[in-house]
Amino acid sequence: MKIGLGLYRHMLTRDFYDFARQAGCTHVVAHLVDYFNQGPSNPRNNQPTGSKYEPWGVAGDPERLWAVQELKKLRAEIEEAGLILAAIENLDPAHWHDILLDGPQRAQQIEKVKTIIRNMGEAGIPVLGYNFSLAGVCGRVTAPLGRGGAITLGMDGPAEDVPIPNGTVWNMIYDSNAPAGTLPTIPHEELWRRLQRFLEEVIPIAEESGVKLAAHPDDPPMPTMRRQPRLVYQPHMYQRLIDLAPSRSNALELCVGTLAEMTEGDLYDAVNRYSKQGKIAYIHLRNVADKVPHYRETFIDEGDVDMIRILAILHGNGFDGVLIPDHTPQMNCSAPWHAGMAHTLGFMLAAKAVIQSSKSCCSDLATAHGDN
Ligand SMILES: [Mn+2]
Repeated sequence: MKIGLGLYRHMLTRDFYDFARQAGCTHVVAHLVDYFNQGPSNPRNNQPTGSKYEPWGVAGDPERLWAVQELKKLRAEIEEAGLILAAIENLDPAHWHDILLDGPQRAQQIEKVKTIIRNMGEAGIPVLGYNFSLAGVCGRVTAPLGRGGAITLGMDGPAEDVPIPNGTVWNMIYDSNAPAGTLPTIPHEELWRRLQRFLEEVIPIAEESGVKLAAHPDDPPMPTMRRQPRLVYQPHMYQRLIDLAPSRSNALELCVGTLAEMTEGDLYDAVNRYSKQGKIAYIHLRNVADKVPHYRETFIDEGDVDMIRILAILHGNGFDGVLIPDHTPQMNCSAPWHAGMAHTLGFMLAAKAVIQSSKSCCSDLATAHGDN
């Protein structure tokens, strides 16, 4: 397994690459969507937060696709700093809102996504993370509820009260001039139908291009948020997504924190099941306390998840992909994001060393609770 760092768009600079190297990373996952654009409730020194009913920010330019030159330049800059670009994480709502919404521009946007995938293939970037969600990462609250009073995120109950306004999807505004009104509620099966059409159209292009699509589960994993269904909100639903499109290019961006927030199933069984199938493209590592609709994100070394056990299961199943820290609580200092990431990466490096240092130790750790 390899250790990487996820960098938001404004962090795609030499300073942040050097920070990643200094903290022990070999890989980078890059976000090209600027979640923080014009988002008053979304400070840039944290993960994208928004507020319970306020979006992250304004989506990008619908006509400006990520071009081969731009992607090659990004890859070259990251390699120049001694790192490997493992993935691009997330599509811009500006490029695929009508794929999610089944809107009038759907056909053109499918072509845009195909172009982006082809461009990534040409630039030698092997994975595109995505999150097929209408409400997106939303409905959370920020409060000083972490260890030592750290500012952290979580849920204080369901977020159904306020429906999604027109012109917003995936918790970003893609049309500031949309007519007043809100999105009509759709059934859960309709969301699956939209995903299936999407995969049927883009997976062949991904295969041709040597790119894997990697699906993030719904965070927070509620059956519905803001009166819209969520796609993958229990661990077993990932299997449905895998089975929809049997292909090497149909893969998972497995988020341990999100799986831990789910109310059914067993986290360790899920990690075992999906890593055994070789379906995990890369991993988000995060710890949490409790489950939806009342949970909070914690530091990596506390919370409900036994991280050593997770890494031992992955190692036992031969997972050789990249793990990145997901989010961490804010640490009280002048660089809260850096401090949280450095703390998490230090833990991950130590855990990896423990697991790789002894075969018997690893199998004990993974099988102690009945896994294998
Ligand atoms: Mn995640």
